[in-house]
Amino acid sequence: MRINNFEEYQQAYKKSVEDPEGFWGEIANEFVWKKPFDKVLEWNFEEPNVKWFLGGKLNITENCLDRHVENKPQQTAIIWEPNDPSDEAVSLTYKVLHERVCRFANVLKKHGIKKGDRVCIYMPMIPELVVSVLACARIGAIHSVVFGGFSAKSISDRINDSQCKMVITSDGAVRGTKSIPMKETVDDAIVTCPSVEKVIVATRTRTPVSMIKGRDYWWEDEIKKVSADCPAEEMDAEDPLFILYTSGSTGKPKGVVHTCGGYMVYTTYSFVNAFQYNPGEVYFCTADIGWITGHSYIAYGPLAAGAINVMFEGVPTYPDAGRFWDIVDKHKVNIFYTAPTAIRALMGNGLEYLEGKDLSSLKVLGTVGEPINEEAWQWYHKYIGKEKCPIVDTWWQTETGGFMITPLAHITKTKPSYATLPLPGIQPALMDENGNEIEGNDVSGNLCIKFPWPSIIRTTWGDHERCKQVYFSSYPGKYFTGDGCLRDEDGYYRITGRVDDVINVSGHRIGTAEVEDALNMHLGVVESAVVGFPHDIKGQGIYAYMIMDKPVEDGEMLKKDILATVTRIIGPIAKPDHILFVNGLPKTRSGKIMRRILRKIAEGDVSNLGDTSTLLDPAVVDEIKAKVGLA
Ligand code: 7RM
Repeated sequence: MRINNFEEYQQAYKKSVEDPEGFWGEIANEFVWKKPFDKVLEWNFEEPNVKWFLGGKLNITENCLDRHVENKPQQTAIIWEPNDPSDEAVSLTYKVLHERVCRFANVLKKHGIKKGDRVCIYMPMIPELVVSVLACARIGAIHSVVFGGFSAKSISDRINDSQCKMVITSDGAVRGTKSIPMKETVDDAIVTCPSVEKVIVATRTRTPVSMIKGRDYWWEDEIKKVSADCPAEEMDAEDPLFILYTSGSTGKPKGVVHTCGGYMVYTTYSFVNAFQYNPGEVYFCTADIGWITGHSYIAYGPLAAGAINVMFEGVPTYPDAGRFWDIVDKHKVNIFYTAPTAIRALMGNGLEYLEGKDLSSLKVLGTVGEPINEEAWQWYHKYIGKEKCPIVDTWWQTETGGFMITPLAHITKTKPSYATLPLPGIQPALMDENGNEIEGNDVSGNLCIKFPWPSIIRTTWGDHERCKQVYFSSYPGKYFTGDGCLRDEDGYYRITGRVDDVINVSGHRIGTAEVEDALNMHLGVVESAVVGFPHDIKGQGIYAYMIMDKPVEDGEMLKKDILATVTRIIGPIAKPDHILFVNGLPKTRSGKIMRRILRKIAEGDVSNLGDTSTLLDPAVVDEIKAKVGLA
């Protein structure tokens, strides 16, 4: 599975296109299967219907745990670095992690969880989170991890969409100087969730929480009552492994479904190759397991590859902006993977936070989540990588399950702001506005993928039609990513950002429609329109234009109230950076909001608003321009 030089990359790529089944079949055979697969691939992008490794039976946790326990039981699987640097880091060997997973899997079983049941996990970055995820996988329960920053309402929407029977949470969480309630938020959420029968609560903060008899159980008590022996459930390659909700341009977040076999093969393959992971190296991904990056490149990929995985509970700026570098120094991290927003934030704090930090263990740097600007790339390369570590700019999505376009560390020549070349098995296509593929180099268009790869989204939970609509109908026969992209004269790819109504705030996807729905729930709001605008640290910020039912008197107070509503409905990550009260919104004669114009105004650039001939009432634009002083 390991590619060792550029020539091997080219050969692998060629084979993956000419003989995809042979290519992936060989790689898949390097894993532990309970029963070998009979057929590698069956697919069409019309329904869509994609199946990998048909007839194969496996359990992903045997690949992430048992096989390493056999070969190297004493190797560290996870180094947990707590929020407070004066608390001790915790190391879990593969043997210990295996035992904890099996024990907790038995707790799940004891509380009635069976194969195929959905379990919601709402937890901070503590070892119990990884244990919960793997324990679900051990018994074939489908986990739905909800990021700890989401509100009670967001949790209950997700729980209800997939009818979770259980929630796993913690009493509280600590992030930086903040103490955050978790169980309390779950309590608020499940008032409206009749499917939830049990709640398991891990202890982290030992803050008081309400425990309901017959429903709520302490993790630490329950694990004492069960054995540490839990045989792995036999799963079909195409049985769902997890659901992860992600925002799109319309409606509520959708539950992206990934399945056991293909996801395992692809996350492992991509992890080993993009980062050129060697046994014994220490890998540190700063993402939260609440996002796909944490699923694929903390929980599953690295563990399946037998890696040493640093898991960090805290934030990059606590106790100061040197925390990541302290962790790199302390645990002698070899591969460091973070988001451009974090790099920009730390860059802004100055170089003094690098003083005295030994970063010489670093060999590879990674980035993900949003386009990385040239300035951040150069800073990362020079000051963190000391000009000797390649920057692996990994472009991928919740729906793709794993890296799609990325350099291979030390193999692919990198280029600032470019994700460079597709991994073997990935066939990108750039599309023009007429739906035709654009051939050749030095071109740009909308990014599609022409052929399935093992960890492609299988469906959106409970609504296959939506999966088809969103991803497979814009360009018939192709998977549409929602991203714009250019291919330069060398055939290198550069992702330019979303072309739909999704805003990327600090690498987090937020749908404009979702934020608008939350804003519209606030008392007195008639209508709102949300757009993204360039933000120095976050990449994009959220700009909201709002029409109120009466003239606004105390604008500042009202804005605070509105932000409180957004926090309540979605979570703090969706709070607009700017709110502008307006009397009208620019609409076409058919009633569509012309977001393009609102984006320009939010950007502070009205020199060229483009074609405004379809505007119903041009005076509306003049009013907004005057309000922001751009007239
Ligand atoms: C992994 C993840 C996906 C969206 C995607 C892009 C953007 C992600 C990069 C990137 C430029 C990158 N999943 N994106 N990685 N843009 N360069 N290396 O982020 O589902 O949360 O977001 O993020 O727009 O469509 S995600």
